[in-house]
Amino acid sequence: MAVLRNDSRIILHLDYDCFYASVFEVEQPALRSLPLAVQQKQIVVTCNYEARRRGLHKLQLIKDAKRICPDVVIVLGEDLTKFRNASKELYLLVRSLVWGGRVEKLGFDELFLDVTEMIDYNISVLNPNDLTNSFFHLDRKDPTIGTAYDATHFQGSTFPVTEGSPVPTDLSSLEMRLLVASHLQGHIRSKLEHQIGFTATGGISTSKLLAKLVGSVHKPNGQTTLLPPYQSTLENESNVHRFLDEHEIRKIPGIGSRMAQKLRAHITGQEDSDAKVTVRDVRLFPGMGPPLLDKILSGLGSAKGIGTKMWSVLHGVDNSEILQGRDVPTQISIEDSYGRLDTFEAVRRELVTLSRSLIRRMRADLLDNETPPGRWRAHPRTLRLSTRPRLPPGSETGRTYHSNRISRSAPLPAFIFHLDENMDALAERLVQESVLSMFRRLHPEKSGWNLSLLNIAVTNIVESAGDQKQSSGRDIGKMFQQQETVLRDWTVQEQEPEAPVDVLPPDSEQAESDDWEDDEPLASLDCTLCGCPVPLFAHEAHMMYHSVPE
Ligand code: TTP
Ligand code: MG
Repeated sequence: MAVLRNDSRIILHLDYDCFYASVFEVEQPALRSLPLAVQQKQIVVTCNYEARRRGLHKLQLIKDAKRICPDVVIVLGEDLTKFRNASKELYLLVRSLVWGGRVEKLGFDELFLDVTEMIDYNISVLNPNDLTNSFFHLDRKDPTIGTAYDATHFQGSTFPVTEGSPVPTDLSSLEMRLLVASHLQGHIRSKLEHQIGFTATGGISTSKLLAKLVGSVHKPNGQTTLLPPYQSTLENESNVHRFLDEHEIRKIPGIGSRMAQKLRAHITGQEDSDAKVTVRDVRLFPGMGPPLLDKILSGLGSAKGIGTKMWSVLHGVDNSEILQGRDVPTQISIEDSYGRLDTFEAVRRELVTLSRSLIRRMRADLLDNETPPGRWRAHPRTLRLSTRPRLPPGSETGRTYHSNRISRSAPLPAFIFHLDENMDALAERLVQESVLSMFRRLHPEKSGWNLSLLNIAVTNIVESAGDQKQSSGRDIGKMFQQQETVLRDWTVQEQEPEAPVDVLPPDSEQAESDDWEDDEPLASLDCTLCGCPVPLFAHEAHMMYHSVPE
């Protein structure tokens, strides 16, 4: 069955290198030459490349990092403010360069750019007789704004690697458009580096899926273009297949470990096979196609059209749009985790603390930056309280570990927007008048529970009249529309059976990770959002990373 890929767009992907560590390096350039690790609770959430050269890696226990590299410099990264600010500054710079602001933010440190219009314009003004001295126009109205480039070469690396390949004679060919795009990507990366101080790794192709995957080929501080042909012919296999086919299926965004396991079992004929199964193995397996994929993947949930979606992904087809960022987050969420929280008074105290942080964040993120008294740019409509009851010892399996949150939602009381009241008083009132009754509905028993986490969030944020309405760029679930569906449909949402719950998007702000001390097995569990295998002890930190508002 043929799957149609729309190759008319040009999409760039950017991933900042060791992002949190770079934020510290930009503040203190002397750190650049030292092994630097960023700590959240007991975990290295990221480290710079000097530290990686010495054997450190992301999501490692601090104690292991110190053992492996005793002179590692450790900085605390629990307060996300500086990362959020840096991320916003970088995003705004990129958005100012891309026509129509067609930039989608994914978490703190990834961007997708739809630069189709810019490339088509710049192709139309190329002088075929003097490609070496081309000029990339960054502004259609002012022909002096832009940058000189040599349109006879790709900037950066390509897949497959080519040496001195002749410039395409057809200037409107996909190859030429990608070549011009590689220079735009180079220009944007150089701006990020020289204007703000961050290096990034880039991918250039025709979809988010392909741009992201090909971008990871030359990391850090590199960029890679996926060269045509993108369609196979009788004589030539497409480069999309050549590139994608070699990937282990688990490496493809959207293919989680349970799907990968089912596919592996079918291809090898063995349950629990850990053999390396590639995209090619699945794609070319006898009888393979959407109906067989539907059959293989059935039983994991009730996903509609999963076979067709998987078939598309295996062919590198991702026609999802770039979702432009909104200027306000879709939700604001604050949480903390606890070793032991089992008295009502302790819960009340923590709820007041969390509510205070929530109100502070609302004021920081949702108020106009103008001088006081300010104006609310957006109003959340819903208040949500979530808890995670600690299960009795022995009953906690790896998979329930992160997903047994329960929650209650209620309308957000209007007094929270009063700017003339101080935040402490507002927090007390919020807890007294709203949060405690939600808590009692979640935990009707007076005692006997023991909570490992509390989370308070405002959701359903509506921008005030007059503000620009755009779709959310922050929602990780929109990463790749097809794959979002894949992910969501296969996400295991295990809840307490009797819980009157909403299904929760994982989110956090003040995530702690003390659970690693509870003799948890040091296994990994796939993140239900991005599919990355994350060690159990690092799940809280990982979810914190997904909780990032713009
Ligand atoms: P990544 O892009 O995964 O990592 P990175 O930018 O540090 O390194 P790389 O050069 O490999 O791209 O994540 C971006 C930031 O998010 C990272 O700097 C730290 C943070 N983070 C967490 O807080 N928890 C996590 O589980 C992960 C994966 C990242
Ligand atoms: Mg990164």
